[in-house]
Amino acid sequence: MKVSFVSSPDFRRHQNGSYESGLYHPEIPDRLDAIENRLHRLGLWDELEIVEPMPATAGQLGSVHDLDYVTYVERACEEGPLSLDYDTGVVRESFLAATLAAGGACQAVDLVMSDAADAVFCAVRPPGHHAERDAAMGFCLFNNVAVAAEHARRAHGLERVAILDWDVHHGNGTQHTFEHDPGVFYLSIHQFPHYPGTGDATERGLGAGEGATLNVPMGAGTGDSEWIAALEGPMTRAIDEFKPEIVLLSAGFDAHAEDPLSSTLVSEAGYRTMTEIVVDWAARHSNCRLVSMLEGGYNLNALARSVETHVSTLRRASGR
Ligand code: Q9C
Ligand code: ZN
Repeated sequence: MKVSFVSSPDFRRHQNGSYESGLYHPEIPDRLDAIENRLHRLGLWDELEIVEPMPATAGQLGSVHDLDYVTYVERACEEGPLSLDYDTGVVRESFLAATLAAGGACQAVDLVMSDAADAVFCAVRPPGHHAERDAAMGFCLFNNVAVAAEHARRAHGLERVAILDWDVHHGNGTQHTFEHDPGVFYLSIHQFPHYPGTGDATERGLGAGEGATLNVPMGAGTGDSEWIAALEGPMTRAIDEFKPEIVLLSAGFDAHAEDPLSSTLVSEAGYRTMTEIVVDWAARHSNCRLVSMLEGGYNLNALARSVETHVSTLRRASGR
């Protein structure tokens, strides 16, 4: 498949505060260097179309967030270093990075909609899936995948958007954005119970959105076989019924066995198979349109190996 890769040096300029406390924060600029250095070293970088992101517009951000919240984040960054949440900090450059992350996700949608690419991986930070309409949370400022989903509908007229979230944490912000909405199917597999506490299997959507949320909670100690079975079984059945016109992926790699923030045991081989399953969904329903964006993943080595596996699997996939 033709694979594009959204990358920017400006994503490195976001930091979760000043480090004055001396505490180690896991969501660091080195994450992107680890990923991209590995792709260069293995020669994969040259097989990808590298895309420089543009910032999301106020209209794009405002489709998911209160504009007062967007302004609040902008001011906080100007005055930073500041903390917006127990574990989410900003510095002056964070607003640029966060708007580029959401904007890059929208461009990725444009690329797959125009057939300029089949799949796009967005190597962004800050991550997005914990961000709520009016609150930063869990290292996230703007909900990149939610903004991309709204962009797919508003700019391209799509009526059925699927978001698979395989980050080890439940995407509370994404679920809450769309839980009343039958046009965006949110599917999440995550360690449970775990941060942020949401994502019980009983949460299945509300009102007109009932049935358009699917949570598959996984216990500590689960790994490749359980995670693959969840994707192959209940999640594939739900996707085959919903028939998305585009598949968006909140691709965190923090369910990896070596990740410091989880107790699950997924391996690179697991991420390979999970990627193949999602490619198959996109091939069978969505004309191969797949947009994947980085969420978590905090062991630099495991993250780099996992993203390499994910991107090389996208590249090698034939689609259909
Ligand atoms: N306050 C992502 O992977 N840990 N975010 C909280 C108790 C927060 C992870 C610990 C973990 C957030 C994008
Ligand atoms: Zn996570």
